[in-house]
Amino acid sequence: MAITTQPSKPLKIYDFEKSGHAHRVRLMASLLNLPYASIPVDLLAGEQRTPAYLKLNPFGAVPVLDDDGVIVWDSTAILVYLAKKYGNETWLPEDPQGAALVQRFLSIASGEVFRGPCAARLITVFNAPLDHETSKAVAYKLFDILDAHLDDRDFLAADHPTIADVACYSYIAHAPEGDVSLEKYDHIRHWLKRIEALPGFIAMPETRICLAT
Ligand SMILES: N[C@@H](CCC(=O)N[C@@H](CS)C(=O)NCC(=O)O)C(=O)O
Repeated sequence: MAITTQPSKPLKIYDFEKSGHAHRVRLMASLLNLPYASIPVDLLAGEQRTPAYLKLNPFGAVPVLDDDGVIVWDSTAILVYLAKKYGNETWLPEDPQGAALVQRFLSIASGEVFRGPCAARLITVFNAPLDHETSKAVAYKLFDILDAHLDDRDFLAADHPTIADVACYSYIAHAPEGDVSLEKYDHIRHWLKRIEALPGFIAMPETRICLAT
């Protein structure tokens, strides 16, 4: 997976260490061997709602990418940007069917992954006022489908890793922190290991600490 270009200056990633959305972006930058500086945004102190931060992302969320003045927000949009600008076609295929397969999993990352394992972890780690049983049900339905999907393939959207895998990895790997078990999902666990074996892989720190009330 050769790199076509490198940024003229290190990328800036507005970041929160325990956010899986932010981890996706750090992971992609690292897999592409791109230099980046992580700029911590203290979500627990409300820094994401300051006027200065809202100028970067009007939704007041991490991650935001600043590539020498080019501002991109939304984690899956940032993955598309990085793949197109600094990756090669293997990370985001150009052909209609290949692109559609990747897009399907970017949508799943922003949909079922967000409402399932991500929401369950928001409840157990950050005391988010969401319904745990509902998020666990979404997570297990998603995992039933993904496990069957991965029965005869190594990666989600192609025969090699794409941004689909990067987008879905972080919250699925950390699902147990939200009390969602991966135990019966052998194919998913093997897929996670394959991502973790990629050159440049970086992990998201594990946590079970309740940080907010
Ligand atoms: N669709 C956005 C969602 C990002 C998101 O939800 N970020 C959370 C952290 S995991 C956040 O910054 N929340 C701030 C808040 O809720 O005030 C993306 O993919 O980047």
